[in-house]
Amino acid sequence: MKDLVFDLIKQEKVRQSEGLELIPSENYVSQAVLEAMGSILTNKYSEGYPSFEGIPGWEESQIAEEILPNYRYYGGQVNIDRIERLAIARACQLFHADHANVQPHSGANANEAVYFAWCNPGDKILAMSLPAGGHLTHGSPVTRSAKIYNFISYGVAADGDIDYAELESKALKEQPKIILIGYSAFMKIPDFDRIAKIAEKIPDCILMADMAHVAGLIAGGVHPNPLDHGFHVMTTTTHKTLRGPRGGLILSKGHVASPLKKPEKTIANLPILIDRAVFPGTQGGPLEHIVAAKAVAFGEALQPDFKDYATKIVANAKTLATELQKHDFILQGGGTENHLILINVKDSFGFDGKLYEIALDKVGLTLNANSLPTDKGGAFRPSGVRLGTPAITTRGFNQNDMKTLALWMKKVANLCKKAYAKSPDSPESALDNFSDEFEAIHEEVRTLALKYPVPGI
Ligand code: DSN
Repeated sequence: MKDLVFDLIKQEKVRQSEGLELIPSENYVSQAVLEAMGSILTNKYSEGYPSFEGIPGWEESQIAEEILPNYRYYGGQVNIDRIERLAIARACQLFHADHANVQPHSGANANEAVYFAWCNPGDKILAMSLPAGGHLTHGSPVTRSAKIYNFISYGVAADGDIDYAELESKALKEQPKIILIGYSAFMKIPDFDRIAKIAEKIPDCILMADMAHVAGLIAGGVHPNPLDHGFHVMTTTTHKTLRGPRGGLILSKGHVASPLKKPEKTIANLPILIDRAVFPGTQGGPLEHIVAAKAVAFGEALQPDFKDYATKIVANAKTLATELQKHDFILQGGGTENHLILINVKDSFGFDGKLYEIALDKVGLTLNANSLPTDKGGAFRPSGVRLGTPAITTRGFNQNDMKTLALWMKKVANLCKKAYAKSPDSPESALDNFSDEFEAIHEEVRTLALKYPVPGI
């Protein structure tokens, strides 16, 4: 008997094909990545790590052929070791790292492991605040790490860029153990050199970049790589612009050696400290089907056409931003330098971001309501929406299509305005008065979307 789940997966395939994914942290993976994720590697336990001993330069062919000693706690690792070594070697090549830990189950786990590797309870970590565009795992009081470590936050200036003066003065005053640059709603390119200079003045402070959103842009060479600019550690998810399976990754500079030896806390030892912090520090068995899919995705990102993809993501985002501005949308930071756009819906049209998110869903355009740095609306009724171009660029959408997209978004904004004027207390239900208008736009979205198939469907 077929499980009901498969019917629901079928329905999700229709939703993904007929609609457009504009959430900037989402993407469509390749058939090859899907196949690795759905493989029999899920059957295997493999706590511990493969060894790199005896592999000069970590050449791929040698990694794939040789059976080496390992640091595993279960037998039967002959293939798993070679797959994980490939994932590690490709990640290091892609991001110019000395070491990669490919086992974190998510970006949150990756961040937690780095804090655990370098800090003691109560140590200070300086990171961007959540309202300014930072991430939940960078010290939001509701998280476990915020109860263990002492997070201090910096924000953004009026122009939407990092408030470097605030960052510097807080860093010098608080002497944090980690300065963390990372975000999930920030449209500028950080000045990594400037931040590295600040950190030089603070003893035992490491520089950590959470590049989950822009990792694919870094891999594609259209965004600076913090590891090339004095940063010691970079964490990322593997499923956003990087277009791999859902998961996490930690990259670092430093000396690579057996994770079995208990290392001293030095910057050179970061790779070993991180390995021990992931396993056994914060995780058990790695998901080797996901590790395999990461290896496949890193292999894809190493191909020359990935540079083209990354270039197009940014070009599409910039064009979309310009087109939206032509239609009276006010954008946080005045536009974008990456893949991400944050619209100030409240100031643009008078209603909030949640109403706009709900209305756009009705026409098959998926994005998320998002707080603005100065927001008073709270997490459930924020004033903005966040969107981005990684997924639609994967499908092949071009700069011309961005004009069409901006026009649909303006039409939906106009309908929201009418619904809000009709019923300011419950504008969501007033949207139902315009079902025909929504369906007409939805039909246009569906027609264009179906011209650009979703990989793997
Ligand atoms: N949830 C991710 C995002 O959408 O940015 C971050 O973890």
